[in-house]
Amino acid sequence: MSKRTQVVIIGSGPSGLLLGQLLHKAGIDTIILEQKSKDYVLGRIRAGVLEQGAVALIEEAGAGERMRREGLPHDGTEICFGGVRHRIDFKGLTGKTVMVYGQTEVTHDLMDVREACGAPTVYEAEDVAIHDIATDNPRVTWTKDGRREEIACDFVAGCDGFHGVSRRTMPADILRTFERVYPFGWLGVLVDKPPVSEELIYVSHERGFALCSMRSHTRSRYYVQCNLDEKVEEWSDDRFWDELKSRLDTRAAAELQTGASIEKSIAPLRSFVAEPMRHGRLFLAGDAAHIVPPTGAKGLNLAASDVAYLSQALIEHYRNRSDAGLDAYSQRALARIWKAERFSWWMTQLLHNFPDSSGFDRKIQTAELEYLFSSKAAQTALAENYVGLPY
Ligand code: FAS
Ligand code: PHB
Repeated sequence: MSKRTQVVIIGSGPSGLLLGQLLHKAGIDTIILEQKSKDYVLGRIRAGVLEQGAVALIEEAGAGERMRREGLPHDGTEICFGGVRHRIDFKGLTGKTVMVYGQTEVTHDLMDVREACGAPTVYEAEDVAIHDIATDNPRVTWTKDGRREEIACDFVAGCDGFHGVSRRTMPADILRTFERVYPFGWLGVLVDKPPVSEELIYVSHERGFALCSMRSHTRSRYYVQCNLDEKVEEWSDDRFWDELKSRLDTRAAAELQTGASIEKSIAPLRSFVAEPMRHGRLFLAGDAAHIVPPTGAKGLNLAASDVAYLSQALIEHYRNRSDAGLDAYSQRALARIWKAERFSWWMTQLLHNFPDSSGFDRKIQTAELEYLFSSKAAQTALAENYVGLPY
């Protein structure tokens, strides 16, 4: 194993893999250190909707061929309230669309192109630790098959998600965090049945939020809002389908094709931002720096814009010997992150049942939805955030 590289990337999720490919294409050497196995990473069911900016980056990384073939372009979405579905016309209102293509597939495609170009990834790298980030000679250590390894580098990209080691390496007196934890979770089910509708359906219902999504014309993804203390074992498939149907409009409930779940999990919802996203030679990207509730389908897409900014800055450092991009990275990324945090928080407030909400809160929620359905300006505001604000 080489004892030196230019950029060490921690984490083989979408952030790390996308950054690795964009740097590789610019001739910059990287190594990715991933704590889990490749199969474990590919086994996680996560995001489903890509903004055009993320699609363009995946194409630029040379991993867009299957996405172009199998991805589903969507011109709009529906919001169901009071048993009535209202369509938000992304294309008509913004001229833009989104691409429905699962994060698992994005990850798989990026892993394939990385392996094809021979760039190194160490899976099951244990005890990754980052050293000397405040100097010009950072290094990273880890354990693999019981052996301690070390590599020197110019920069470390912390792409290791919310529970990773990178954010924890930032000096506590420098790091500021902002957080809101929501009093409910999402119970998600993956099923090999055709989707109930051509487009996604976001549901606001007195029993709780629900979402009808998909991965292809034959594989669907459904969610229902659930209490934080619920266990996935308490939810049989039948109980899940009955609960979902009780929240859908009459037509969707009648047309829903149910079946045996091939994945079932509960995800907590939180809004979280860590500032700054850089200290010395360490740069945070993706979930390592921020989390959004999935209501606005922003998580994966924010990881993409972080990686766009960071890859441009690193390429500028090596190609033009300029650190202007690196010095501006945190502020530039945070400007877009906070707008997506706002939108994701707003969509979550709009569509979920909050256990402690007052009668006034529920009246405001109803007024917000009725205003949305009656105002082209309000629908345009939702649409321009959902398809993705400019990079
Ligand atoms: P990831 O968390 O994807 O990847 C980080 C990688 O780093 C992981 O492979 C991890 O194993 C590795 N790692 C962690 N610690 C390490 C260490 N110490 N050493 C080495 N490696 C380490 N977003 C949406 O847009 N829509 C959704 O529906 C949606 N659903 C989600 C459901 C769940 C349960 C979760 C947790 C997230 C969901 N997200 C969703 C957000 C999700 O898609 C993230 O935004 C996306 O995975 C971000 O990618 P990364 O930044 O690469 O982080
Ligand atoms: C998904 O398909 O998993 C999905 C889609 C849109 C969201 C959240 C999740 O807002």
